[in-house]
Parts: sequence; structure tokens; C-alpha cells
Amino acid sequence: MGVLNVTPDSFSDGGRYLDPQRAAEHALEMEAAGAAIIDIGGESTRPHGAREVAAEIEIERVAPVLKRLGGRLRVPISIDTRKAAVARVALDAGAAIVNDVSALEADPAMAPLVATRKCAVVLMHMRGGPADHMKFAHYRDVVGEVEARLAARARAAIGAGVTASRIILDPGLGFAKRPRHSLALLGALPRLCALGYPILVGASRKGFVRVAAGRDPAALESATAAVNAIAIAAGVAIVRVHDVSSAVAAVKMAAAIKPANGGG
Ligand code: HH2
Repeated sequence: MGVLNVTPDSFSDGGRYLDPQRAAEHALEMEAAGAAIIDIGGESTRPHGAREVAAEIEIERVAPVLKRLGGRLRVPISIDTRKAAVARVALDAGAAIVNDVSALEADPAMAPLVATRKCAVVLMHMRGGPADHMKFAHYRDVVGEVEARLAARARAAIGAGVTASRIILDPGLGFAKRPRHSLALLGALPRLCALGYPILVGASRKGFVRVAAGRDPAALESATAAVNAIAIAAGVAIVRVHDVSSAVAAVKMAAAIKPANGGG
């Protein structure tokens, strides 16, 4: 899943793709580099200093990009939003996936929308909102608590009429999580996969990767690729990334390695 942030303030690429033409070109570049999904977002959710934006502003940012992409992308488009009004515009413009970092909790109109449009949905684990989630980064058993919460959100979505086979779960690395929490969740991916839903992981360039790799952009990309390879080897279905070519190489490599006893 290639990230397309149409925002002025995203933590790693804020402002680069605010121009709709440039954003659409970047989506096509990511597809050419091997992205299987393009995730378009008009609101930053970075841990410090993200500003919540009104639905109209999010729509003003993403709609021109969706319009330019109309019919030009072969891969599905995902809309990264917590707001039903934004998701509706994107679904009308051909998006196939709603990526909701609030797991359908921020907007009561989101679950019915996803259910009636029969689109896929990413339910991500977070506590609080984009502006204050780090206040809630306290856990006794981060893996158990995230696992239980994701299972509960999947049940709630199904209760609202969403088909189970359209649900993707995401532990929400970096969202209301200190680096040690994100690392513990990465160490427990097989347990999250055992919930029975495809798992999505978004590690790309995040703070816990910076802790290991430092700020050097090349090292950060290599460390991100390492996390992605490990995630795929652990059974994760989708990795959300800024740099598609390094992710595609990592994913292909991890997927090519067969578990022991696999013959020869
Ligand atoms: N991470 C970000 C945004 N959306 N969605 C899912 N499902 N999982 C994630 O881990 C995730 C996400 C944050 O990254 P980015 O989009 O690069 O930054 P920003 O939120 O500052 O735009």
C-alpha cells in the first residue's frame, strides 16, 4: 500500500503532494513501482502537532486528486479518513477501501456507509484522536489489549452490517504507542494474524524505526524495509509505505523464502 498524503503537515512528506497534478503523478509512479493499493489521505495524524481538519478541507484536498486519477489507476484506491463525508466522496470517485484510523468510532455515519457501499475497511487501533493520542500510550499488556480491542472493533463492524471478509485489522503502530509498544506488537504479529482477518502494518519512517535507524534517510528506508520483510514473514497481508520500490523488494524477498520442511 503506497501512501499519498495530500496534506501540508504529514510527518515525512507533508506539503510534497498538495498540488493535485503532482499527487496524481505520484500515485501513478507508486503503481508503476509495484504498489498494489494507493492510500490517499487529506488529514495528518502524526503524533505531535497534527491539526484536525474539517471534512470540507479534506474533501478539497483529495477530490481533485481522485478526479485526476479517475480510470487511470489499475490498482484499488483506499481513502485514509475518519469522516464519512470524505469517504463518501472518495467511494463515489471509485475508491474501494476505507482506511479509518479510528476503526469506525470517530463518525457514527461511517459504519453504515461502509456496510451499504460494500467496500473493504481497515480498522486501526488507536486511543484518543490525532491531536492527543500520545496521552493514552499506557498499557499493562499492549499485545493483549490491542488484540482484544481489534477483535471488538471487528465484531462491532460486523454488527453494523459490514461483511467479515471485507475487514482488515491494523495494530496502529505509533498511534497511542511508545516505541516499545510498537516493537512488542511487531513481535506478536502471528498472534494478531490468528484473529482471522488480514493484517495491515504501517511502520514506514515512524518514530520507533527512527529510534533504531537514526534520521539518515537511507538508513530509515532500510530499517523500514526490514520491518516490512519481518511483517510479511509473520503473515501480514499489507504493508503501508512511503517508498514503494524498497517495500516491494522486501515483500518479494520475504514471500520467496519458504518455511523449513518445504521440499527443495
Ligand atoms: N499511519 C499513518 C496514517 N494512516 N493508516 C493505517 N491503517 N495504518 C497506519 O499505520 C497509518 C495510517 C501515519 O503515517 P503518514 O500517513 O505518513 O503520516 P501523517 O498521518 O502525518 O499524514
